[in-house]
Amino acid sequence: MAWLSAVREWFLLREAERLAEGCTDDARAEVRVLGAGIDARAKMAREAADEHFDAVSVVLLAQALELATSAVLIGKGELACGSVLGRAELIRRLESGELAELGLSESLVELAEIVASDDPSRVDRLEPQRRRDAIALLSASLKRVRKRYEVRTRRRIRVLRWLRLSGLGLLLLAMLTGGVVWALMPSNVARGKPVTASSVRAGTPSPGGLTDGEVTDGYGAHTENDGKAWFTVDLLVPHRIDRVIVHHRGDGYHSDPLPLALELSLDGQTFQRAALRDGTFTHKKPWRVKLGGQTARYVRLRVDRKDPNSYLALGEVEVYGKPSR
Ligand SMILES: [Ca+2]
Repeated sequence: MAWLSAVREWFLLREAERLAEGCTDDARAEVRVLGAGIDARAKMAREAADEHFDAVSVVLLAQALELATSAVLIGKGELACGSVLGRAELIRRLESGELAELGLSESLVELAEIVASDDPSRVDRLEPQRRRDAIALLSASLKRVRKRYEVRTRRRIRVLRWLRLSGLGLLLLAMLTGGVVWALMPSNVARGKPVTASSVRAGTPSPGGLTDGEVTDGYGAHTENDGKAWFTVDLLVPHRIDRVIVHHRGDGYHSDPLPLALELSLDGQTFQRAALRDGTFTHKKPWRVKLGGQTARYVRLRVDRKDPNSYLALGEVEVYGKPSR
């Protein structure tokens, strides 16, 4: 798979090192000069094509390809520093198959003759589609040839390889650590668990609305004015509880159930108070209670005042913890 090879090369830089290995310092300096010219022409060719100056783009790309082919040959010591392959020579080598290792298309020969014509308007007089085809062919060829010369030293390539591999290692480590942390993070164990209530006001949702995972502008559960209002979430097995988040109803009346007690139990009969809330909270600014790993199966919210008309209506209760062993 081509993309896999490209990724492998990006990290390992084997081909880059091989190219740099066979290059003298003088040749590298020369290739670097040519490389800057190639980059500039390729960039300007893209801009010219964007502006629909296709003929200009073709000429620039053809020049860049000449320079790139020269850079490859200089890097390999097959062309003297300071020389550039002339167009006639480039066409001859393309035709004779001497540049076969660059994997260039044979269509380039025909195109090179057009570009190398003595008539500078030759490219301008091509059909628009022909010019676009020429841009595509030259761009693909240039991309291929640019991979065949190297302007970096071996030392620089090795440092780059080390940096890239280290970065990859750190990324994998971070992902692994993140995955472990995520796996160890307590989840909302109240979600979908059964809820009982001191009473259910007629026409209101069943108490299960308290653990359905939804915090709405209404309420999840609502008791009658029974004077002893409570909701109990049954976690089914004892849990080490890290924290509890209580979202109030979303439609106001936030002071009605205060003070509100949060109580824990292992057997559903005997409850211990874990926290008491006097101040108002809302559905958007919920009551957050840290429990530090206290063990319980039942989590109860109870209106803690003597009032024959008291009732309880809440939006959602979240309990974060892990089953205790
Ligand atoms: Ca809810």
